[in-house]
Amino acid sequence: MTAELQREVTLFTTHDGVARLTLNRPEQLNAFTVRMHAEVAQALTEVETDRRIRVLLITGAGRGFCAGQDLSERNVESGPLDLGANIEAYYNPLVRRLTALPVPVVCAVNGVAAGAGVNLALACDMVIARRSARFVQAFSAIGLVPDAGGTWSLPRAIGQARALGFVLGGEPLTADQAQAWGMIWKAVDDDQFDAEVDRLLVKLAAGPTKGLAAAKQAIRSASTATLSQQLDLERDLQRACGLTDDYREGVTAFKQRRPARFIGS
Ligand code: T3D
Repeated sequence: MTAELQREVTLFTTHDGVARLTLNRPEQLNAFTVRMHAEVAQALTEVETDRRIRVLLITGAGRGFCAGQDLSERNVESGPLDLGANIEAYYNPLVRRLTALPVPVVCAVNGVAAGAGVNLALACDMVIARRSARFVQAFSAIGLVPDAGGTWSLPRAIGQARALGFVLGGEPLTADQAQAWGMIWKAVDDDQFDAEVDRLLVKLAAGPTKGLAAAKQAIRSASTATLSQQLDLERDLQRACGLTDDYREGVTAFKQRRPARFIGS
């Protein structure tokens, strides 16, 4: 079944277990507006509640992925702005919800990512980028601190020295460099990009969804847990995974020497 929502600044479709969310303000390189946050939030609600969805893709329309906050919404001429209120209302819930989704989230970085656009990508589970894409921690150019979880995810992904150089220097990072540093999963040749993303989505949508969600939860918790806490978490998650239909199917398929047919439960 295909359900398509034509929205104002995003596209959202679901088909064969794959939900595709496209940021769709190509003229502004898909910069975030209040409207875009609302539409993204609505899409996340669908992913959270529709059990047929087994993987979420986030990508951008046109030549950019996302240029972060739309600066035309910031009327700095009229006096001081409370940006913290905006972070609290929009970016923090976005990152919290994305990282907690019970399905894998793939981010296909189709072009330049800047500011919160980079950090949105880093909040996803697997980031795959066009080789021509670039990443810019644009905050230093306008006197801001990285947000949308960037100060948390960057040093963990690439180390403190690189995170500081990337953020304070403000220079763009190529997709190849981002892959070499472990900031993203993979850089892919531009002409292979769409096919590679589709292959990944098909594979994840046919995967043991609860097991994948448990693995994501465990890996995400690791950087703030002790080994002992992590061992306990693995025990609890493995107990839950061991009760799933997909575990039974996986073992049965292995014994019968055939591909597993996972149903996501
Ligand atoms: O405010 C809060 O709530 C706090 C939260 C902040 C989160 C943040 O993300 S702050 C950081 C905001 N983002 C930026 O500062 C990035 C600004 N953009 C750029 O640095 C560059 O545009 C890029 C490096 C992303 C791409 O450069 P380039 O040369 O490929 O494209 P361009 O020509 O600069 O941009 C193309 C168009 O997109 C252009 O519009 P025009 O002139 O064709 O009508 C440009 O104005 C527009 N655009 C790009 N980024 C933004 C934007 N419009 C509004 N807001 C943007 N962030």
